[in-house]
Amino acid sequence: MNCCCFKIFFAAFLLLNSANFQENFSNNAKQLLDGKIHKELADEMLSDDIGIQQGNDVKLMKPGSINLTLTLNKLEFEVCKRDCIGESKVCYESLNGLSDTNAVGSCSGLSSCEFKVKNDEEDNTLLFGEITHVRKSLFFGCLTSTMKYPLVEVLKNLEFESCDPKVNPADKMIKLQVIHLSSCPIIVKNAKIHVPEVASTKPPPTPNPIDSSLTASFPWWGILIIVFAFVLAGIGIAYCLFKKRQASKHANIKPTVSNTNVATLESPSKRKKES
Ligand SMILES: *[C@@H]1O[C@H](CO)[C@@H](O)[C@H](O)[C@H]1NC(C)=O
Ligand SMILES: CC(=O)N[C@H]1CO[C@H](CO)[C@@H](O)[C@@H]1O
Repeated sequence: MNCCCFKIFFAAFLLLNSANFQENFSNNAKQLLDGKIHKELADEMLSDDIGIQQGNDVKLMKPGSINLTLTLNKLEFEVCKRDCIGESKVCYESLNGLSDTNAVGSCSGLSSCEFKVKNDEEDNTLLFGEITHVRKSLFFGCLTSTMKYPLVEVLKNLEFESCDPKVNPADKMIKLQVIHLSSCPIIVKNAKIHVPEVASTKPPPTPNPIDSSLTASFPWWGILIIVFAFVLAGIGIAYCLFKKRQASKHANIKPTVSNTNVATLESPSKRKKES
């Protein structure tokens, strides 16, 4: 009888298992976890993005082109002296200043001007462009510079040549090319990663990928299988209980039943044993 109970439960278990519910559940759990970790911890390391959003700003992550929306209509780069131990270069599309070869720098051919910053270990400065050395002892934390033609004042009386950024007046978008990022992070202040217009006219994105995958992984036949498995398990339990009660009836009642009753029910062989 015990063996039979096991068989029934095992069949129910197999049914559930064959439907991949466990696998899908763990997949969903993994997705959930991945999403969380991605957001909270490993954004910078795992991301394939050229830039990532950090509050109101965008941190440039790796070489490539990226479109940004400049919320305040100005292109402002931030460099922090503690983080900048290498050298970085960014080209930004420009309007005025393209004739200034110093401002254009190595961005020639891209209709862009260059923002270049380098840690100069020897004289303990940050070098902006080719000639503008800013002594690190002159400032705390970070420096911001707003690109404009013909000069940017990065600190009082310290200027470098730059251009007016070409910001699309309709959507405040600017195109950047990150040329080089080597241990000198650059943050674009008051910027958002530009979302192309076409994306918003497409069918609206699924509100929550985790929710939709959860519902998608439970088709109607899946529910049917669960119900069937439960019914099977229920029948199994009922059957086992019934068998058990019958067994205990036989075991308990036999000795106390009156002889006359037993005589009519019992087989001849058993009667022989009792007598
Ligand atoms: C930036 O926007 C232009 C359209 O103005 C588009 O052609 C280009 O692919 C975009 N670049 C990126 C990296 O999104
Ligand atoms: C039973 C069930 O919903 N199985 C699904 C598990 O997930 C895969 C894809 O990840 C689906 O193809 C199965 O239909």
